[in-house]
Amino acid sequence: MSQYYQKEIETMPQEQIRALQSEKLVRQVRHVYDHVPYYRDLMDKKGVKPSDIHGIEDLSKLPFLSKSDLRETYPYGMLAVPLSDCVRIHSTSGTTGKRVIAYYTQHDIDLWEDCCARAIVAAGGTKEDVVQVCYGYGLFTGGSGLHGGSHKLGSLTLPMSSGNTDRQIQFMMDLRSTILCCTPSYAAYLGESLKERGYKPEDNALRAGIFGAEPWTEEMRRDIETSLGIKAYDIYGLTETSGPGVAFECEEQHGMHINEDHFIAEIIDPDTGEVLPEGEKGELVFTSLDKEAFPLLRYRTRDICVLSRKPCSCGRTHVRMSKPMGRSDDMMIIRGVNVFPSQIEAVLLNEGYAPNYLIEVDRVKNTDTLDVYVELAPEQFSDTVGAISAREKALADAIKTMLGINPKVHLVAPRTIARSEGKAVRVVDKRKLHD
Ligand code: DLL
Repeated sequence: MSQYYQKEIETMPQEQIRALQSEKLVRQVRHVYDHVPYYRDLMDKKGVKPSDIHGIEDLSKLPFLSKSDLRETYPYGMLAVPLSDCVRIHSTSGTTGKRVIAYYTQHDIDLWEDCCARAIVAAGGTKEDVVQVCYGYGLFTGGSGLHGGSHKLGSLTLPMSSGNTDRQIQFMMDLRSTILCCTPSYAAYLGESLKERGYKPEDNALRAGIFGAEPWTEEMRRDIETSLGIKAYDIYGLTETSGPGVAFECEEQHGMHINEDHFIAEIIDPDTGEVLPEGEKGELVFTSLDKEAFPLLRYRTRDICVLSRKPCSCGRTHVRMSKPMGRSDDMMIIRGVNVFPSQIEAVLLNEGYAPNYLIEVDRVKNTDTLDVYVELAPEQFSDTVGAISAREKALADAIKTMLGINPKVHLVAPRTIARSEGKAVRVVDKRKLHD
């Protein structure tokens, strides 16, 4: 039997959701137009007024926002309420440019935490659970978001933050944590660390994990589920739309339900901006319907995925998004071929390697090169040199079959590739350094 945190909303018939979204959209467009001069200018340039927006059928009349708009308006330009009404900020990591700062009123925090509570309940969580939150706390939204959701549910919340793996394991074992929240790469590392310390999967009390903030494959899911002895759930979100909990998996695990009472999701062609029909792959765009302080309309996430409105047997009616394959800007073009790191990850795990790898792309004499460094498990490391090069060749062939281009595979000693406590860095594109 499915459990819900806010059953009436989560199982609301789709027509009713549409009506609710329409009503909220009209109000939100007016709010933004009146309080965010930057977006008002964009609307004026497009010749659209709040009075032109009568419901979601008019959504495509509105201009898009992208990360560059948020950078341009840094730090206060997108704020739609007086600063004195805000109670918190969070911020992106700023690895690809200036940081984006997101602002929250108390109302915004409440709704965000509700979304995270929905995600925890969908993963089977109740107030009886011991929720170990090892997403980073601080400017990153992961820690605070899941922490807030767990509090709303009344679960015992362990605010561990990321890192200090010895302490994570000690608390996990001594306090009998039942739900683990962290990035999938850190979950894999915790699984590996438990094994190294002699624990078997059944020794811990964990039942479920809520993992997100970075792309991860089904192969990675199976690896984590086996090493920790849990069921692993996906959770999605981004700082610009409040943080984790925009979408989450239910027990069916056929995509993540998007909290449609708070967000309208669209899929567009990333090149033309054209809205694509349900089922087509494209860039995910969000309009936040309830956020007061930082209410982005038609925000382009750069995440590539597919939406599905097929009924879900969990009873939730909200649209589902597929796992994002990675951001459109994570996609590498290597010798003219589109390559996502997740494709390489899927091959490695299928071939029996652990998810410890690094992809290096370079350009030598005008030709792109693809080097994949993969760690051997300790028992594989004792193989002869001949056996290792045979393994390298087999893995290179498997990657070639998947991508259509030849990589150079380097099998390296156990523990030589850095582990991640937050979002893993899997790709080094040296071409960017030369260009
Ligand atoms: O990563 C928020 C979050 C925290 C989500 C904890 C889930 C759990 P940002 O740092 O702003 O926010 O990064 C957002 O991360 O646009 C996606 O590209 C990626 N991402 C987030 N969740 C997933 C996921 C947080 N489940 C960016 N699968 C997004 C794949 C994800 N990619």
